[in-house]
Formats: sequence, structure tokens, C-alpha cells
Amino acid sequence: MRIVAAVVTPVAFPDPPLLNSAGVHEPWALRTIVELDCGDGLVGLGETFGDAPHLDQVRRAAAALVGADPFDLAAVRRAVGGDRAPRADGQDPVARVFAPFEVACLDIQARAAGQPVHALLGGKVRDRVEFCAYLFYKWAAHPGGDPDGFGAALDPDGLVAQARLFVDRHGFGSIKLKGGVFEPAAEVEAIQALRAAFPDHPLRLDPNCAWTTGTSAKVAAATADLLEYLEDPTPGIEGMAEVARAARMPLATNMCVVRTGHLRPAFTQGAVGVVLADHHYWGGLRACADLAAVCRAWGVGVSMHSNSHLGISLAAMVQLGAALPELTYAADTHTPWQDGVDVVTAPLSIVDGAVAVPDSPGLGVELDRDRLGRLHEHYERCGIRVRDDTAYMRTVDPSFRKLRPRW
Ligand code: GKR
Ligand code: MG
Repeated sequence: MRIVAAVVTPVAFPDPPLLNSAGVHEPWALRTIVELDCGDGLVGLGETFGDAPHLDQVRRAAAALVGADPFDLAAVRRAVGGDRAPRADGQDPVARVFAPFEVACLDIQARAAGQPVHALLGGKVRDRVEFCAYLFYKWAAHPGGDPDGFGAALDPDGLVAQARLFVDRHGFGSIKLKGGVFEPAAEVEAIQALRAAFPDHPLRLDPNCAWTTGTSAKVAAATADLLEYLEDPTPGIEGMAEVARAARMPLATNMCVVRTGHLRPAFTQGAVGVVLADHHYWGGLRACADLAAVCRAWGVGVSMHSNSHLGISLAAMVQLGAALPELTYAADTHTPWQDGVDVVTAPLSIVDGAVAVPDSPGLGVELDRDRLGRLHEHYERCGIRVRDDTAYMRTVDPSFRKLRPRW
């Protein structure tokens, strides 16, 4: 079997004004959709980031893949990365570009075998993959735009209302708050309000490195009995290790452990108790399974990270989550924020806080060409080529600076 065509399509979809420590989400989020065609109707799907420099690399890699065997992932990786091997510091320069092609090849392999992708990852260890309600402080509307239907959330009441909306819609059984937006004391109050409104939901707070180690330790003390984990309170492995020594809850990260070379220093220093796997960053589904196995060996927990994404990524996360024994936390997802907009015909749905693991061949989703076309038109027209939350925030508040830490 050979790849006869590799198609790369950049897309854009509406995104609400979600606030974070870097600024605010722009009106359009970007993604790149990958299709690997093996002829006879056998097509594998992948999804990755949409920023222009990454898109260029993905396009170049796609061109190099025509003629490759989708079962030979080592050869696919070589075709994508040339001779760029992982570096001595554990950074794999090819991981992010390889990831969507790895997923697409696994989709092809699984479809050819008449099996779900999770069967290629060792088989499913669960029938449902749990996700958390991912709350954001947000404005009611983009500047000059119409209200988006999610409402404003700029204080504890607004966040509780947002959590209620998401829990009512999707039955989420745990809640994450994206912090790093307001004074830490205000965010502690928000967590207290969420705890009062949802006494049985595990809670997490993620300020994306907005705090010094001292502030982080204070927040950790104030939320000691409230959080299942505190995510990336402060920058760097050393800083996280310092906070971890003071904190009663585990610290989680998708920021200070992002490549293999970070695992040993982070784990030996006790900097993190939970690593958020993300196949888009780590180089695919099998790389995340390897990561999870290393975490297990070190007694470190595994959760899953997300960025604004569409249904191919969700399906890949579900296939991975189904097969990972180490995944003991509800995964992050931005899916509810996309409000049904997608590139697949029947997006996997989150019901009772989880996605039922599909057992149909492949990833379990099919590309919808009309939807893909519409989202590509949005891309052509939206004018955004690189995500820049900080620049967008500065159009509203010219004095805004991205500071990590800020408090
Ligand atoms: O969507 O603004 C966002 C998030 O802050 C995202 O960019 C982060 O990568 O969700 C992510 C996280 O957990 O840090
Ligand atoms: Mg995070």
C-alpha cells in the first residue's frame, strides 16, 4: 500500500474571546487538516496547529510523503523529518510535524484492518473517555462584535453560570478553570465559588505560569483542599519544584515538561505530579503512550492537554485516551467552545462528561467536504495567519504585556 496523495488544508473557525495570561483569543482559531489518500477510497485523517510557519512545514512534509507506505511509520517519520534526529537535549524537531501524519497513517492502518485505532495502540482499557468542563474568563463579545451566546464571565458568578451551562449541556464531572487573568485572590474566590456550586466536582486551576513561586505557594495553600491539581502556576522546572515542595496538591504541567529531555529533571526534582500529554506536541499517539509509560514508572499521573481544536483531534484524543491505562484524570478539551462547528460529518459527542469510544474502523470520524470547504474559505478571508492573543489584547488595552510571571 502507498500514499498516492497528501492534501493539507488550513481552516479557520469562530472562537469566543477567551482570556488567558497571554491575552485573549482572536475571533478566528486556526487549524490544519491533513488527508493521506491511499487510493480505492482509503483516506486517513490528521489535524494539527494552523500557524503559518507550522503550516509551511506540514505542507513540505506532505509533499515528501507521496509514495510512502503508511504502515512503515519509521519511513514516514524519515520522509517528514529528513535526517533531523532527536537532539541531545531530548528535543525532537520533527515531533509536531510528524504528529498529524502519524495519526493519519494510524487511521489508514486501522481502516485497512477494519479495526478502531485504539486496537493499534494495544486495545481499549475503557469504553468512555472522560473530559472536563474547561472554563475561561471571557468577554460577552469580541470588540465590535455580537454577543456569542456563552455570556460574559468576569467574576465568580459568571464562571459558575458558565460551569452550569457546560455541565447541563455535556454532563461534565470535573471542572478546570483557566486562570492567570485576574489577581490571584480573585481566582481563589472563583475556585471557592465553584466548589460551593459543585461540591462533588474535582476542580483544577491553570494560570499558565502567571505567578511567582511565592504567589503560587500562597494560592496552593489557599486552595489546598479544593483542587485535584494545580497546573503550571509558575515558569520552569526549578520554580515548579519549589512550589511543589510547599503545595499539598500535585502540580500538573503542559508547559515545563514538553519534551523527553524534561522528564528526568522534572521527575528527579519532584516538580510535577501530573503530566498533560498532548499528541500534537509530543509526536503522535504512540509517543504519548511512551510518555505515559515513563510517567507510570516514575509514579507520575497522566492527564491530557488541549488547544482550540476540531473533531479529528477530538477523535484522536479519544482513541488515545481509550488505550492509555495511565490516564486517570478527565482530559481537557476546547470542544464546547466550538459550538458544533466542525470538519467531520458526525463529531463525537460529550455525554455525561465523556465520549463513548468508537469501535468503528479508524479514528471513528469522517471528513465532511462541504464543512471543510467552508472553514477553508473562512481561513482565506479571516486574515489571521498566526495565533497572537497578546497582540489582539493590545488592540483593546495598548498597555497590556504578556508577563510570566505577572503576580
Ligand atoms: O486556549 O487559551 C487557551 C489555553 O490557554 C491554551 O492555549 C493552553 O495551551 O489549554 C492550554 C493549557 O492548558 O495550558
Ligand atoms: Mg495548561
